[in-house]
Amino acid sequence: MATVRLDQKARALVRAIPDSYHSALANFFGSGPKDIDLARYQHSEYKTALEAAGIEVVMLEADHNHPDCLFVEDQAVIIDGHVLLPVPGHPSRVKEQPPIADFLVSQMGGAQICRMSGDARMDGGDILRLGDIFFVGRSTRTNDLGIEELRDLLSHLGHELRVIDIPKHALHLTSIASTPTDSIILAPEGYLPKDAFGELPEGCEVIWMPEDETYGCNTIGLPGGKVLIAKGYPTVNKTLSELGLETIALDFSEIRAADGSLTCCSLFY
Ligand code: CIR
Repeated sequence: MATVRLDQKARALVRAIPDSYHSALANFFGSGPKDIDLARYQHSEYKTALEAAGIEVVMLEADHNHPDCLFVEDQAVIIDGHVLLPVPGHPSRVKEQPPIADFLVSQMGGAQICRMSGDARMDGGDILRLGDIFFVGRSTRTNDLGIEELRDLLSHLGHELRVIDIPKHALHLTSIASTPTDSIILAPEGYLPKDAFGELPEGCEVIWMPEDETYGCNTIGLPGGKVLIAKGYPTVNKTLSELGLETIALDFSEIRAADGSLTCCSLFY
């Protein structure tokens, strides 16, 4: 998940892969998962990698009626201990949310919980945080009404929001960009204009990756200079390593097959 700073990453929620995973939505990176056992193995390696980096991870049970339920990032937006429960942008994913919301309410005592309503739509995967600046993708999943609800929460918290139009050939903002540290945005050539993120604070930069490493631009920065990356993206690996980060590469092929990236599979709370 991409809405917390590095120092806010201590506990993460993940959700098990359902028996129905072969029916997950797949229109961008993938053409549909084929091997659920392999997907489960890759998902367990992901959980192990988070734990090895010192994160306390809780795994929610799968919901076999919802093939996309492992992609918990889309179901809640957690910012500085506040939770926005969006109305997910794809109708088939709306009912994944209640157990995730119940879990967060039970764990985050005193958190302010806001629920999106009406025609507002948003997937958490459209939100990216760089320090105290937030970016939101206007996409097939996230509409202007959803963006205004997010803006209300962020202005209450004193944070800035910048809107980025997501091209039709991408699912979410986090499908094509991530913040491996609190001062770097990684994004691929060929999707966004070079000024898409606007002027950044001193010391922050966008690092552009080759278009054929688009999937690799989704990373998870972790405390202690570690960063989870997808296996098979050499420029991403080299770039982050040269910045002094310790990259941990995970084979995510069967998650990618359902358009899922590393950040999609966890919520830091
Ligand atoms: C979907 O289309 O909703 C899922 N198959 C993939 C969701 C990926 N989530 C994300 O990028 N945050």
